[in-house]
Amino acid sequence: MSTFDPDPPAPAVGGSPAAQLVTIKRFLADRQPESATGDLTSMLYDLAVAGKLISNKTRRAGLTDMLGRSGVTNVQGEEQKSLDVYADEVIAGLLAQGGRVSALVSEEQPEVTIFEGNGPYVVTCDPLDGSSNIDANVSIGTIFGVFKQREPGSRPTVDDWLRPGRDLVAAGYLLYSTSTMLVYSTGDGVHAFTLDPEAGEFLLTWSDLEFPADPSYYSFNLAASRHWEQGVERFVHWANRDDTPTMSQRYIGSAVSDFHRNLLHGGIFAYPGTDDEPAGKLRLLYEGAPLAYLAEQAGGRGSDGRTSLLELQPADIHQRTPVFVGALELVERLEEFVSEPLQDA
Ligand code: P6P
Repeated sequence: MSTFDPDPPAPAVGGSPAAQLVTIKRFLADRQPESATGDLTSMLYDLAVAGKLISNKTRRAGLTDMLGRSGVTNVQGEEQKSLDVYADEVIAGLLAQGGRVSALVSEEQPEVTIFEGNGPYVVTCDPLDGSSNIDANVSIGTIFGVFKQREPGSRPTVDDWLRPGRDLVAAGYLLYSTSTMLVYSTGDGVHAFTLDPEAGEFLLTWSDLEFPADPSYYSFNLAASRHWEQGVERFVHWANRDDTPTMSQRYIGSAVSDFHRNLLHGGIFAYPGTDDEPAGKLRLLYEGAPLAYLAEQAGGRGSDGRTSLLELQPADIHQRTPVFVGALELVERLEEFVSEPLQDA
């Protein structure tokens, strides 16, 4: 069965090589509103630097692992760190030094980290999502969300981070793959940058990305389908019907990679709840909500199957949620199937 797999969008910048050199620093500065203090821009740039450092480490993970397997300690006398821990430390360290962030919610930390200096922003992040794929050299990512403190300059409270995604002022991800990309939005569209490893710069690749009209993929782990609620299974059956637009089933097992491919080519990524884990596996604050924010900025939607992920009020920083995120018409179609009355098996 041939599947429609459109070329990715044309690069945002064309023409002469000089026109290609739009660094993220220049793009952030050009796009920030006149009234901006520059704090958000500066903090996003800190996350870009973290991405460069994590990219460098992930690119060498296999080599380091080999050293680790021989029991050799590296030249600095350091014990081989797991990449999850490394990514978490790099992000926390850069945000702490940057002075724009007052609190950090990280998948790798049981509690919120409060920074001195009371910067005006709160960050939620999954420092390295999909790290179980590293030994198979499968792409992985960092996901982040950004809230503005309710009372900037004051000591942050739980009300500054335990809040719905609708309050996000920015979100994005880094994708460590054949190339390293940074994709973010501050509410004025979704923009993608590619790291030039020689220059050490993130250069603009696409600005104002939107889900294509004709979706090409649905990303569901079909091996778990017998544990899903009926509506989700009905969606997958619909996706396979002859009278449904042709789509391929692609599931990488790395949410950032699945989301990114579906953003460029059109599609939906899902991690449904199951009968023994109704809330599913992914976390709301630092996976579901940031991806849903980006999806909405790109003309799509993120849902738990019934409600926008951006409307959900988390009760706990590590709260899980079912996630269906991607092209609007696919997510809405999924919600329709989920809302239908149960049918006898
Ligand atoms: P499963 C990676 O561990 C992750 O959190 C997501 O990136 C990915 O989509 C999902 O889990 C894969 O989980 O159960 O299909 O292996």
